[in-house]
Amino acid sequence: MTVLTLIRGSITDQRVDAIVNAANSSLLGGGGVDGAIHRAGGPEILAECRALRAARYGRGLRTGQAVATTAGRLDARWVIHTVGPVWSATEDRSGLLASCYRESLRVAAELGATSVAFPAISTGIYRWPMDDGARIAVRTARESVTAPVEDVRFVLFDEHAYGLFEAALAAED
Ligand code: AR6
Repeated sequence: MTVLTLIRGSITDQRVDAIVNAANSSLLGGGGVDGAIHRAGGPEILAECRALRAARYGRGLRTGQAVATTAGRLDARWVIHTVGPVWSATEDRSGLLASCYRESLRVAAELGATSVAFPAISTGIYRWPMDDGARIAVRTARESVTAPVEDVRFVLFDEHAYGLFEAALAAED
C-alpha cells in the first residue's frame, strides 16, 4: 500500500530513490528547487540535461511532462525533472499541474523507484496558489501512483505550505 507523507525541509536532504525537480522547459537550471537541486547534486545532473537537450528534447521538455537523469551527489538514484505550468488567473491549467505529478510517478515506476520525493510544483516562481497546488498534488498522487512506488513524500519548505498539504491530505481521507 502506498503511503503519502509530508516532510518539512529541503528536498535536497531527502534519501529516496527519486527526487522530483520543479524545472523549466530548458532543463538547464533556474532558481528555487531547481537551483537547489543542481547546487547540491553537482554538474553531472546538468551534463545529462544538456545531453537530453541535444538528443530527444531539442526544443525542451513540454509543460506537464517528466524526464529522469542521474541524481549526481544527491542521496538518491535519479532526479525526475518536470515542468509545471505558470499560474494563470484567466486559464485553467490544473490539468497540466496534475500531469506533472502523474508523469513523474509514471517515470519513477518505470525506473523501478520505490520512494519518490516531490516539491510543491509551480507554487514558487510560477505563483500557483499553495492551497490549490496542495489539493492537486495529493489527489493526483493518490490516483496515479503504481508499483513499485510505495513511499511518496511531499517536501514542504515552510510551515504555511506544510499546513495546507496537511489540510489537503485530511480532506482526502
Ligand atoms: N526544497 C523544497 N521546497 C523548496 C525548496 C527546497 N530546497 N526551495 C523552494 N521550495 P519553485 P516553480 C519550494 O520556485 O514554482 C525555477 O527557476 C518553494 O517555496 O522552485 O515550479 C525553475 O527553473 C515553492 O513552494 O518552482 C523554473 O523556471 C515550491 O518549492 C521555475 O523556477 C516550488 O517553487 C519553476 O517554478
